[in-house]
Amino acid sequence: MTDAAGTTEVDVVVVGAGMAGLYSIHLLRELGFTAVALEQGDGVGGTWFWNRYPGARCDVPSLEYSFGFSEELEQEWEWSEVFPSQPEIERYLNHVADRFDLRRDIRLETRVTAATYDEAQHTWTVETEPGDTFTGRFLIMATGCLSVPQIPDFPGRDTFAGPVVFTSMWPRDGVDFAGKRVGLVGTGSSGVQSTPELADMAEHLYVFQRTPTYTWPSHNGPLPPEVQREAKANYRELRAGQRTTPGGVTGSTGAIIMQMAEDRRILETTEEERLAVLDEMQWDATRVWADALTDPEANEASCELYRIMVRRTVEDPDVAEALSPRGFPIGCKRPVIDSHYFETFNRDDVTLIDLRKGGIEEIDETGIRTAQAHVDLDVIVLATGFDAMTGALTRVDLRGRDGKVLRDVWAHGPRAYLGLQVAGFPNLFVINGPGSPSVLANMVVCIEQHVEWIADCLVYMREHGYTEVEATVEAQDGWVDHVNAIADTTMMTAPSCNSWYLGANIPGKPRVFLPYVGGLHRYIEKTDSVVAGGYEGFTFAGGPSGLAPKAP
Ligand code: NA7
Repeated sequence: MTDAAGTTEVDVVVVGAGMAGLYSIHLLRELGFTAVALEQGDGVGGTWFWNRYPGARCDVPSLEYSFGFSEELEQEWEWSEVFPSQPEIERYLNHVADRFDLRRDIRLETRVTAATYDEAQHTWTVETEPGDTFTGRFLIMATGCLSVPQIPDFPGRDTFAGPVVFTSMWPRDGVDFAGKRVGLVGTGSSGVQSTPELADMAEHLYVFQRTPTYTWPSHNGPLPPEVQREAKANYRELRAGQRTTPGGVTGSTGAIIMQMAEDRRILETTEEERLAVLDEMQWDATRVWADALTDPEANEASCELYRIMVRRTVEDPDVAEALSPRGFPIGCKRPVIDSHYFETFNRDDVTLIDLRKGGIEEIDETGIRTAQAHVDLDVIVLATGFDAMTGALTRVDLRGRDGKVLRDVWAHGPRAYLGLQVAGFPNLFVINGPGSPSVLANMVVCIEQHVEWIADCLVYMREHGYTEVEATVEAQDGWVDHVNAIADTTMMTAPSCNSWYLGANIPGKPRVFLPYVGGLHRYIEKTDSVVAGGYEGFTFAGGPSGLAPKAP
């Protein structure tokens, strides 16, 4: 409902129309709430709308990286590959938007700039860039964990004569690389995935690498029809199974991302035995060791196996050495999956620029100048990452109780109860917020679990006439301590680890481990037990007006 002043009033304002936003408005609508999703892009799909660079692919098998809330949807959609590509996921999410008639509750090209909580009315007022205002009892930030690009401050970037494109904001109409000298900066997941594709398209590809990456062959391929049939016949079991695993993936659909034989310990093997495992399992042999998860010495032994594989794959010994990760453990950063990444460096038309021998000094009209040399280029591709997990929340001027701004409250690192709510910010929910499994698990399963938990909470409030819900400081402190304590037992917080999980890729960002590493299954046990205990750690209050009752 929009009033004469142009303010639209709904029960729930959802920010974002990626997977989380789409499912939120669908479920809330089903439950009789009014909701609107505000999306800054001019299409739906979130991550899969923006990251349309060549080679973009999900690292979770398609049959598992899909919604489980509709049996009809599960049965009618056909996936073509074991791991889904960006175009296929984007098509799927557009199909979801159409199939459930979601577009009528989505405002595209509407960037949320500010949101303010009204302590008297128990409502949020949301301001947007086109100037439209929305009010809602609840605000759901479905803004994604990797949605705010990290834009390095290279001097002279604007002087470059050719196009400068970001993998995270890839032009819809693509980029013409034919006959071009292309400079790719960044060798995280986006850089690694795009390297072989850019090499195929460009006249010459220069890969600017600051830190070598641990990446593993994806084993992607066409999805065998019998695997798809089998999954469709057993989808309920598969979905239930996902929620009992740490990563939200059963691995039952023909592709296992991570092999982990819990009884296999690298420090208990001889050199010959390790090499025999390497011969047999190739790259996968570098991450099957249970002791490598927690013991730095065991981890370093796995890293050495990894470097042997790099040397076996990359023909030029100097290039192999430059591509070999050293000095930080396997498992500290997000594992990358690739298709022929290392082999690409055997091509004559691909050059690795090792920035550890001299970093980027500036971009000028004709290319990139490093401390080593000037590289003449026609196109620059930046695959330089994201302000992960908190960036999309701190960029909005979110004002809670007493006018406090979330950005300031989180100045020393984010604090949230279960990653769902922040003390001092009543009626604000975050999907996949800091302190939830999120990026460490299958995002679709995490999203469905969060959306359903929030929707259940809203129904509970409606049934009890509550108009305000807020996490307590004590519960939040307890959860944050727990999240940190578990993270400290893993390689992910090793002093040598500088990952976006720790915010280490953003200059000045506090070094805090952002996701919950205890496993999705344990997290679900916790969130379920919070509800069973009468929403332990949350306080509820009544208000001047209740939510509209469910429509008959
Ligand atoms: P990542 O994984 O954060 O990778 C960013 C890459 O960009 C990484 O290699 C960085 O090197 C490099 N980078 C960043 N800033 C610079 C500067 N100033 N100079 C040179 N190189 C730089 O982002 P992705 O988009 O690849 O992947 C993000 C996630 O998306 C991924 O983990 C999956 O979950 C999906 P560094 O390592 O910091 O030395």
